[in-house]
Amino acid sequence: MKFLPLPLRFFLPLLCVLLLAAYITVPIVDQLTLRWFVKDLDTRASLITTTFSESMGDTSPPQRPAHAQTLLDRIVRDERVLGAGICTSEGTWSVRSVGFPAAGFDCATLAQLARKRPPLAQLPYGLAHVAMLPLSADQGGDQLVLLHDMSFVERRSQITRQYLIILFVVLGSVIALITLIIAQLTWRGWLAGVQALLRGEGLVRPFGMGNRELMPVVEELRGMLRELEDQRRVLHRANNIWTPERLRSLLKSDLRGDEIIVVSNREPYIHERTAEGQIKINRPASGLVTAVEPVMRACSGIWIAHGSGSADRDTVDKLDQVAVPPEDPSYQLKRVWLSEEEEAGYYFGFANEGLWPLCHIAHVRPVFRASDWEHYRAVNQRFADAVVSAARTEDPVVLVQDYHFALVPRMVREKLPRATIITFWHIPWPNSESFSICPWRSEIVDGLLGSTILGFHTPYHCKHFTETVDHLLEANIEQEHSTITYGGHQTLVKNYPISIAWPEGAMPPVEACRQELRERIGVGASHLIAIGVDRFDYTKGLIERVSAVAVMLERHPDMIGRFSLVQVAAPTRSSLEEYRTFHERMDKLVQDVNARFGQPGYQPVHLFATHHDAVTLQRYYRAADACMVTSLHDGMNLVCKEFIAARDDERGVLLLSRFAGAADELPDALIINPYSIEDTADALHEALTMSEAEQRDRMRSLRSTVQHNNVYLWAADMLVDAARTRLRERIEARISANRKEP
Ligand code: ADQ
Repeated sequence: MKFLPLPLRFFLPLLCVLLLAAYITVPIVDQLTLRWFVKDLDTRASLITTTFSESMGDTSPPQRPAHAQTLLDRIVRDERVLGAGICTSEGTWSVRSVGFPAAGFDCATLAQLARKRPPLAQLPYGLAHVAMLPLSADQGGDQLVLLHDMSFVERRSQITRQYLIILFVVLGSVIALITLIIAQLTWRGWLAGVQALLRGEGLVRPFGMGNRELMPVVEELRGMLRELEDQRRVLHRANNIWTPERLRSLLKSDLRGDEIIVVSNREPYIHERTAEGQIKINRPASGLVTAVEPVMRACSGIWIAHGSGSADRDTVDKLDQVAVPPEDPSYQLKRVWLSEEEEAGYYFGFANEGLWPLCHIAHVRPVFRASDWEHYRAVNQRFADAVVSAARTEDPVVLVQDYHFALVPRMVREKLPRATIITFWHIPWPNSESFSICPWRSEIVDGLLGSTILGFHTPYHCKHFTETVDHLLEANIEQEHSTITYGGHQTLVKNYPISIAWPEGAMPPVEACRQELRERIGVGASHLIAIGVDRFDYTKGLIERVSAVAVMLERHPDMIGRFSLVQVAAPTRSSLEEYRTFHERMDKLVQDVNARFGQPGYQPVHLFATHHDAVTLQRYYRAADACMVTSLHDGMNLVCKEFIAARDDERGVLLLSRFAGAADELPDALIINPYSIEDTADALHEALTMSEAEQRDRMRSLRSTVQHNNVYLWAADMLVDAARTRLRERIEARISANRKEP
């Protein structure tokens, strides 16, 4: 049946059934019409007999034979009467019409045939109806014999049979056509219904179908989606902590161990050659690496990144790959090599002098150069090609990281249309008016819409992005489902607040950490310390932070000599003028504040402008009385979460800028406006003088939030959405394949 085209699948069986019906019906109709004709002829014969008797009634006996002959000849003039005759009571012929067709039949045989039901006889001329009826009593028991022609019945029945068959065929075709049209419409409706259901729009009632018909299929699909929905609910349940093991088992169950490829500019491990010729491994100071590395450890796969270390080329294999982490290799790092010119144009130029200031409201003017854009496009293509060549399957899950690769999603989609591309934008997205100053705004938005899922930290960034699309492209935006359909492809735009891996195992004692840090800056055990940990970036509000320290000391002179800010700042993008100037401004400000409030053996601000390892940073967090996060604008900010995670003693106060994405999640921090130096100074003083009980209450609440909303939840949330999309796409593909099949 499958090999027949769809219309024939309906038409042929129907035609067979109808022909069978015709085959059975025609003899029945034949019999029925025959019976009607016989009955007609019976009536006709008795009428003729009555008329004949009446005409003969007045005739004198001698004239009777001649008169009877005349009457009989008149009767046979009717073309349907083949012959007429009179049988005497002795069973012999008295008179017969001229050319009586049954000359060989005697009266007794005809009487026998006339009594049969139906009273028919096969004569040499064809079938005839035989009637033998008594004439009136004065005719001496004579009987009138009438032979009617029945061959016309055969002719009519043949014609009826032909008409019946034609009728059945026409009827069959019309019914098949109507059924086909309704089936097509119903199928389309059903398809639309299922698709709507899969999109989460609930069950729409398809054409020609009650919801009841769709129910079994819908129930099954709902079951599958419910399982994924449950996963999501379980994901967010308060007492449910996500761990690498759970993430791994989620990948196994929901993504069935599908291939995972990460693309980012920064590599998680940098191999550097030391002055002594040794190879040293560095971990970069990057929020992105901090967040994505634990996910990769949990799920293996390939991480594609720019090989930027001086010994990177010496440590890779023929495929430019190296297994990492070095102490416990669990995934492959594939390096892409960039020339100095490419790096200058794509990374320092377009990404960090253009997009970075464009997306952060930090009042630094973005610079857009056509040559940088060209490099950006070319390097994006290189990374997209690396993804395609690394992919072992047609539908890998590709995790594209950050603003360095806005064009990669579209480029990968063109080569791997079935890939699930999850793009995460780690920095804020500005309002559409601010974004419109970028000369290549449409290309960037178009590139990002090649993603299956586009993630931001906050709903606010999602809203800005959606509005930007609305202004720039002819796309269909469905606010209710957070989707944007552009060029026939749908992208889910959703917020996934990023986080950190909750620390496992015992931490060093707080007392030891406090002593260590205080010794480093040469102060006593009771000295109050606020810690700041950042990349040396103008968006982090470092100038405002140090200024707030100065104002606090001014307002509370009792704090002079008792309090210091320890600022750890990892140098970053130092080849850019903007960063160099910022560094200089910061150095100058620190010097000024130290000169103004410093005393012999006391410095209010300690600036350590170097990279520190994660263990040291954790010790510093534990040693501090407060942590200052004063970003002028920040996608999320992980430092505040690291500080919270380090404080299992439930002490320490977090000052958090309201312009960091993290402020939405952490209302128990002291939320500050870094642009208001005075308010920040007051908040710092409040933190340093906060009671232990209040510190504990706030920290307990902050810790439970960060422990729950950890980086595995961030990843799981996105991957469950990806699994849901993949399931939907698979079902839709299967339905369309079935649909095309006929
Ligand atoms: P970043 O701008 O890099 O991240 P952030 O989230 O604070 O900002 O992460 C910085 C990371 O670097 C932290 O893990 C921190 O410990 C580390 N770090 C900072 N200074 C260091 C130093 N001196 N030595 C060593 N390590 C240091 C971008 C966005 C953020 C977003 C992250 C993640 O700008 O808004 O939170 O990505 O999405």
